[in-house]
Amino acid sequence: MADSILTDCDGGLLSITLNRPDRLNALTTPMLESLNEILAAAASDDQVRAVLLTGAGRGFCAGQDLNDRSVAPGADRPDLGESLENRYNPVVRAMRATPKPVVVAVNGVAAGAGANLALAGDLVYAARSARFIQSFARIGLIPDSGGTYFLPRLVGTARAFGLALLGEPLPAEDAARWGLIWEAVDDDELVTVTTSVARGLAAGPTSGFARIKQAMNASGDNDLDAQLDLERDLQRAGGLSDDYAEGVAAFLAKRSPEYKGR
Ligand code: T3D
Repeated sequence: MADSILTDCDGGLLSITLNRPDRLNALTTPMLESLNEILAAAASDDQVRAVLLTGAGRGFCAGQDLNDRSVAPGADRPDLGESLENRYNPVVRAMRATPKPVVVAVNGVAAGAGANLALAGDLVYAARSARFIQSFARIGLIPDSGGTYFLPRLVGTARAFGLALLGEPLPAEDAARWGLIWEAVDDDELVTVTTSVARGLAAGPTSGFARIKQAMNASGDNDLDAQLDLERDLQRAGGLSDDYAEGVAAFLAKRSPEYKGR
């Protein structure tokens, strides 16, 4: 199963590729366990300064592998709560909490949990031919992997309901227009664009990016006063960082900054 997730770390950029193209990268228990291990290791590895997540083949990810959810009549039914608690939710939490920017390159269809794992990224690009499908309702489930959290916040309640109840494909360009993702790009540009962006982030002020994530993550639950207090505290830390000193020095010297990530 090791091959069902590919990783490559180069120049501070950890690339993760979901790799079951014949199943549109539908997720199995070993894949999710492996993804959790990779994300946990990346979070504490100073050599990793940005993460790029994509899929192999024509799909990004078709969500849970439904072959593993087939039950004979009368047999015990699967405990999906256990699956979310131990495998899906930790992936979403890890993507949101990791102190490194996570770029997602949605190379093709993203359905079910596959769609919502994509939305857990910080900067989501999609190939113009890709589509996002909240396919859960079609099989009697709710949008999981953060779907009921991210969707209303990203596109508003009306559109979130439409996506969740109807389960219809949302083309990448509409996803970008709605604010579900950052940008739709031509299919043959996706790898070049996302690799370039992710490499740029990997060379950036990593601890500053971590503070941006922390502030953005907190804003959904904070009132203005709490958020202003948090900004004060995070900016205080930023002002003490080596990268801030380097950024200011580089600006004044009219040269490119050389960030160390701390
Ligand atoms: O632990 C838990 O169970 C809880 C968590 C639940 C979270 C979830 O993700 S539940 C939702 C699971 N996902 C889906 O319901 C999506 C199912 N897939 C589809 O609806 C369609 O495949 C797509 C719309 C994504 C793509 O359609 P299309 O026509 O482009 O491709 P296809 O022909 O349907 O799929 C290609 C192959 O991949 C096909 O196999 P075959 O016929 O060539 O042998 C298909 O069966 C397989 N495949 C696609 N999705 C899955 C899958 N196999 C297993 N599980 C899948 N989810």
